Amino acid sequence: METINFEERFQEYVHSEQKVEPKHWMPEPYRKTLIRQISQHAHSEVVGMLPEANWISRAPSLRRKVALLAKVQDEAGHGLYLYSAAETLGADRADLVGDLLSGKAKYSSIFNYPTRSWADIGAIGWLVDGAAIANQVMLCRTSYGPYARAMVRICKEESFHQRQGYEIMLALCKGTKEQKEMAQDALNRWWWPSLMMFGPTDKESTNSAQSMNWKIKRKSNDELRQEFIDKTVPQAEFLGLTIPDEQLEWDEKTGHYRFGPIDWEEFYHVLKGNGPCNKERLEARNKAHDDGRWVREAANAFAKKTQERKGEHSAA
Ligand code: FAQ
Repeated sequence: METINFEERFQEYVHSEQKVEPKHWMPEPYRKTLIRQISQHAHSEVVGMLPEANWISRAPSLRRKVALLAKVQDEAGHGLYLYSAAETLGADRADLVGDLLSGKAKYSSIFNYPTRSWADIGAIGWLVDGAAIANQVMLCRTSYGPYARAMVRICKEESFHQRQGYEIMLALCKGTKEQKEMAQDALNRWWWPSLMMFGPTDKESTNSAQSMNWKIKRKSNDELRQEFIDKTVPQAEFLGLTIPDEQLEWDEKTGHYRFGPIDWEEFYHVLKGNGPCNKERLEARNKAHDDGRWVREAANAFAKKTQERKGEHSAA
């Protein structure tokens, strides 16, 4: 009798570019990898609201306030789609959120940096959303169906976010000398942390090889980082700003920019919880969770009551 090798079948299936759906058989490590990546991604969206929310009440005009408010709400929505995608893999949302609140789960290093001026809101939209799009466009083709479909919508919204950020930078760069200096200062502070968003180098990336083989990731961390740099340098030139990297140089032969060394010590320092705002971010999330307890309790009580009423009706 022929024995079926499920792992081999699965591998052939993803390599034939078909999507894996929640009820399909999948190797346990594939499921675990996805829960890890999708939940970290969801946490990043949720924590990612904090640095920008800090500027909603101080936005310089009503138009800027409305756009920023909409952007921050979008990030909350992204977090919710992503937690739902993780639930399709059998994860419990309360456990995932619990791991974020206790500090056990990771979220993107970038959100542990402070937003010191209005120009930081421009820099986040331009660079952080720009880096997020570079990474997430490839995820629209990831092998797990619910994650890929969530990413299509998320990328459309991120693209609006990137433009609103760039437009803020453009206005500042066309403004007074002080405004342009603010924009340059924001670029100086956000450039290197944005490059770190793509994760460690391919050599140091522990998950990449397996994730690429399962077609969860379609491009490596270094490939995506390079794409981002190649796309962003001309945008900085258009703004009249200088990328804070003395070794940045166009390489005619490769058709890519060469860039200076990334401070990986800083990256791992932030990952270990010691970045400038790690403590503050977790405190803010825990406070929001505690403050929202009554809403969860009320929603549960309402759901229970509705269920009981339905039971009474069907018994009558
Ligand atoms: N920060 O082996 P790899 C956004 C961890 S969303 C913290 O390369 P992998 C929208 C990694 O988890 C931004 N941790 O790992 C927005 C792993 O740890 P583990 C988030 C990082 O998974 C904009 C270890 O290092 N985007 O910005 C980071 O194959 C504006 C080894 O790394 C996503 O999550 C980091 N930067 O590749 C919101 C996209 N990099 O779990 C508000 C989906 C790596 O083994 C405002 N995620 N680590 O202990 C991915 O594409 C991948 O997970 C990578 C990492 C590329 C982030």
